[in-house]
Amino acid sequence: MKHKTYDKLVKMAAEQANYVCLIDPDSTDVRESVDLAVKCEKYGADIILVGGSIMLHNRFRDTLRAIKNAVSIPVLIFPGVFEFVSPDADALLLLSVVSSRNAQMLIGDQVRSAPLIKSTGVEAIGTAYMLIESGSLSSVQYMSYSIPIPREKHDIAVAHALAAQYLGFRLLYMDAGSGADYSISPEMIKRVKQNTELPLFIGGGIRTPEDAYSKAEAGADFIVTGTSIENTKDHGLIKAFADAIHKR
Ligand code: 1GP
Repeated sequence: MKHKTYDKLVKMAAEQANYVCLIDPDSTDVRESVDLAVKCEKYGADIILVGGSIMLHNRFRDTLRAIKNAVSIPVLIFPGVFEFVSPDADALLLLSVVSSRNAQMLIGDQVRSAPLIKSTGVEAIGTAYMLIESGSLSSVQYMSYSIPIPREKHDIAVAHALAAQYLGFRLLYMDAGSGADYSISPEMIKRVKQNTELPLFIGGGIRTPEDAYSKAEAGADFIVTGTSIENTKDHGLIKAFADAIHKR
């Protein structure tokens, strides 16, 4: 099994807190997505994630390939839909929604993706995805028919993260969902980080560099922003996020 990109992520997590830009191929056309990815790399992003929770336009593969050809930082697939599989990425985060009790989200979609992953040869990284309550119904909550973990219930989050670690998942991704009212609290991040050893992605509703810094300080290894940079495409904001995260 391939693990080159995973090893790189582990190394990156050991060295610093990292800034991850999420690009949703549905939000803009291929050219704009590539321009944004190039800008993200230029102004300090460490990783580009490509994906989203639904596929409205059939341009995922074109967008991914064009981004991969345009940047030199790692490009990872963030598959909201099981068909989001392609060889044109450094790796694919094979997400299992461990906070859910919906078998389709826990193992069903992964079974549908697995033969595609094998035939494309893309590196797959088993990722425990934990959805955290965010103040309103998020797309991912709706699409995955799952109840998020209550935002104040840190013990429940820790228990899920530990179970994921013992089950052999290799990454944790805690998400409040795209455009969340409330991002995940530093207290919850701290508790999960203190009790587990897996590299930790945090995303959902992070709108300011100060908020991003608070996640890094609490122990997040990879801090993801999607909506805020997609909305403004402002290189100043991208740089401010990267600088805040890297200052930990
Ligand atoms: C969503 O974690 C990502 O899955 C990013 O969320 O779009 O709110 O930044 P935002």
